[in-house]
Amino acid sequence: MISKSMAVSLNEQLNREFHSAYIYLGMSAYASKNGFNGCARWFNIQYQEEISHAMKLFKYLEDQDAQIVLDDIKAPKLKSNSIIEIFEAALAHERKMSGWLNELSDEAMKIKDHATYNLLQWYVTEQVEEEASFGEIIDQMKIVGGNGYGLYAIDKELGNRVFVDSTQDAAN
Ligand code: OFO
Repeated sequence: MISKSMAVSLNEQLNREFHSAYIYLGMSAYASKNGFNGCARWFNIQYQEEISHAMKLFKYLEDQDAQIVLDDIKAPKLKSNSIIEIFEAALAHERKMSGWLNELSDEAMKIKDHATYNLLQWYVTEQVEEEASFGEIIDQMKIVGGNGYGLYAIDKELGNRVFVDSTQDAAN
């Protein structure tokens, strides 16, 4: 069983993961509306990933017999005017998520909650991959600049993404 305060913090993270899912669903809608069908698919898969991240936390809280609080999910706010700005906003969001996960790890370590600390390391590692994949796409988009054919090729490539539930790996 985990402490009440740790459970509160994990519930906050649970909400953030659902909020992330919602953000990416909004980005998927933006991409689709603007003719980037590959990006739309890519973001839709990112949405599914975030749901799996939320459900991994949900299951952990259940296993720890902790109180699960399903809070309101804030509506995503998209201020971007181009597809690259969408990916840049996504990267900025992931960096914020990494910061929160590091803070949660610190909290678990401080109270010697090894099980929660261990769980959080999975998320911390996952964040490195998430930041890297957003960063790579932004780099590619910068290389092609405003070249329509280049953007078309990137969009086509991103449309090949398939959902792999990384929370279900044997090691997890
Ligand atoms: Fe759950 O990793 Fe992105 O936000």
